[in-house]
Amino acid sequence: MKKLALHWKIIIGMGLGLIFGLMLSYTENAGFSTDWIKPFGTIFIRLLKLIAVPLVLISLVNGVSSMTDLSKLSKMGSRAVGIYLMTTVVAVTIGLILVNIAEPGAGFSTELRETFMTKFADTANSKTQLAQEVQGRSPLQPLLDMVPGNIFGAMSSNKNMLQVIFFAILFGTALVAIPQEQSKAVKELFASLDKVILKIVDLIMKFAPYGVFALIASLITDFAGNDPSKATQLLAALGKYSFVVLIGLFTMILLVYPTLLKVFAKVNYKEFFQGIFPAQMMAFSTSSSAAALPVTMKQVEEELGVSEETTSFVLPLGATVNMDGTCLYQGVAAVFIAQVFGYDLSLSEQLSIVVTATLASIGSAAVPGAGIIMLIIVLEQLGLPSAGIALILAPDRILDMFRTVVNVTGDASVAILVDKTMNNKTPIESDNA
Ligand code: DAS
Repeated sequence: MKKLALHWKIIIGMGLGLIFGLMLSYTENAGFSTDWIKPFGTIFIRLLKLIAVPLVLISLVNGVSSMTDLSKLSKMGSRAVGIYLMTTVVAVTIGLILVNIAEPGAGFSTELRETFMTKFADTANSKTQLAQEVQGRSPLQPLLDMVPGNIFGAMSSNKNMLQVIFFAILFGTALVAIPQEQSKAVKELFASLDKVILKIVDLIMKFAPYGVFALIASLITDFAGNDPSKATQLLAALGKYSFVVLIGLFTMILLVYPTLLKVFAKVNYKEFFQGIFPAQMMAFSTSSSAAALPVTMKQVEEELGVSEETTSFVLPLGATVNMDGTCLYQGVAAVFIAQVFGYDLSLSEQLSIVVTATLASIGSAAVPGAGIIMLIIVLEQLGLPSAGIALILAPDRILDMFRTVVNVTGDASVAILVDKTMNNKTPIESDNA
């Protein structure tokens, strides 16, 4: 029988995970999933995170040291950040337009609002405390956070990806600066380490269908417990809000990115989607851009033909600071909460959301649930009750999966656009170029 392509195996794993999770929930065996299924999902995420930091370090040193002209690096960085900001502003604007047209928060009864506020009060408070920690920091904190005091400390957590990027650029720059005969051996070492690390990603991906099965099954049982009907009632009340977020996210994936890729890089959309699909599935099942990063880098480089000097810099940076899906979601959620509380936001207040949500999405970590913590900053800036996030906690885990797919798709699109403008080549030519 013809070998099934990996992405089909992943889709089958997801489908079976969904069915198995629902079955366990309806037969009141959610505990079995927690004890015997969820650990395999956790192992899979750990394997992906295990390889993320060494992959970024090795491929970025490799990428930088292969650059003969280092000014190219700063040009690449400024171009990438420029396109990131542009796509992020487009994303939040789409979110604001949709939520003002659909008005999912209008007609939300006070009684239903109080039900959510009471049921999710504790979780809302704990996330508000996390947001206060972030707010208490100085405006230059992100710059400070980029510089590691200890490289091993920096490499100890995926949250320090910017510090790993900083060190890798420093190391690669020094490698270019020393005489060729002294750097030759190190460059060759990093070149072969790069091959090893990509092979490790390949091996980890063989476990993907099983890991994804466990992640989806345990997500269902964690969310629905032994009483799925209660969970579906909560979701139904927030159906219109979730629908608005999803429409916005799919607009980014099916309209915005394909248009940018077609117009500015003449990239064939079908080939793009086939190439990026495994990374999107990783983003969906892990809800973490950081966990999906190794697969994103492998797919963009090997399947979409983007040069390593671009993927090794633009993708880790993007996974950390470019979150179009999160920003769109923050725009919708902020206005939805205002609508539920009967606040009528003026146009200037809504335009201020574009700025605060863009900054909040840059500040969001590439881990599950980061977006809702930064949403609190957007709410407080608008004078809205941060406890209002209690209204949107129920579907957040599921919406996080979709917004992470948009975040990763946006990163891949920017990598292609940057590669095209930097090397003036189209990674994958469209048929009718
Ligand atoms: N889960 C985050 C990510 O990894 C996005 C979010 O929380 O909004 O991209």
